Amino acid sequence: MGGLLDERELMRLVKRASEIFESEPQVLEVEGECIIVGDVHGDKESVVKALELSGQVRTSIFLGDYVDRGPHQLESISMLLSAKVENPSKLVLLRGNHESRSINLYYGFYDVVLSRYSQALYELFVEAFSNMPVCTLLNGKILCLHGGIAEGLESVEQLRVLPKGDDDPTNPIYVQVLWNDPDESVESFAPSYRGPGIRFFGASVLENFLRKNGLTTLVRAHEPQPEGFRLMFRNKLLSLFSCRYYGIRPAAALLKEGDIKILSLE
Ligand SMILES: [Mn+2]
Repeated sequence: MGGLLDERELMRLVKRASEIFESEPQVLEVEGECIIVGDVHGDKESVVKALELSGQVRTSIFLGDYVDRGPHQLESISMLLSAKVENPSKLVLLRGNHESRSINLYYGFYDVVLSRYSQALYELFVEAFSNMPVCTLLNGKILCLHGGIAEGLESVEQLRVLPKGDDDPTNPIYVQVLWNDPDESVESFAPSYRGPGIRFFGASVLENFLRKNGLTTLVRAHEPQPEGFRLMFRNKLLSLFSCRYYGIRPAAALLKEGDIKILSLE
């Protein structure tokens, strides 16, 4: 995609995408082989490369944080929403912690939208983001979400009933799913530097959650990794990051027949 859409076209695109997100359940169930992509934060090159790779698989799953920070936020989110509207079942766009009004008002996206378009368009983005699903269950075995396991989260069923449509999630489980980070030096939960109500989760939390829900693996994003990915907790957790503007090598993962293969987005 070359230039940006005009405001009317972009408004129509964001509204249509929002309707699709609204119709999707909080836990989207996906089968077959897929590509999973971490935070892109306005990295247009990563979005283009990931969408090219997605031609080879049944589904592509993006783990959130499309906007804020990077240089091509509008281009990135427009490409992703266009691909979503074109083929809704092929592309999963999960919500990240930056798809919240109180965050993207301050970390870049609001200013980018207002500098080129209008408050009215920004409001449509806020609404679309509030309707994005929170996680994907892949082949019934692999859970994909932005941040991590929440304190108080025991079952996937609790994720299915998280409320949609809030500009800023307030449900404490929802907040932590978008914000928490794994830490191998923590046994259960520990407070996070990220702010009140946010936690680090450790091995026992991850293992109990996976076991109780019949899952093998958690795939999440949210933290820059030097090689674009990190396997933790004896390969039960894969952390992905896909934005080159953090001085990292952006990566994605190909999940095929139970194997995880790391793909470079450089
Ligand atoms: Mn994040």
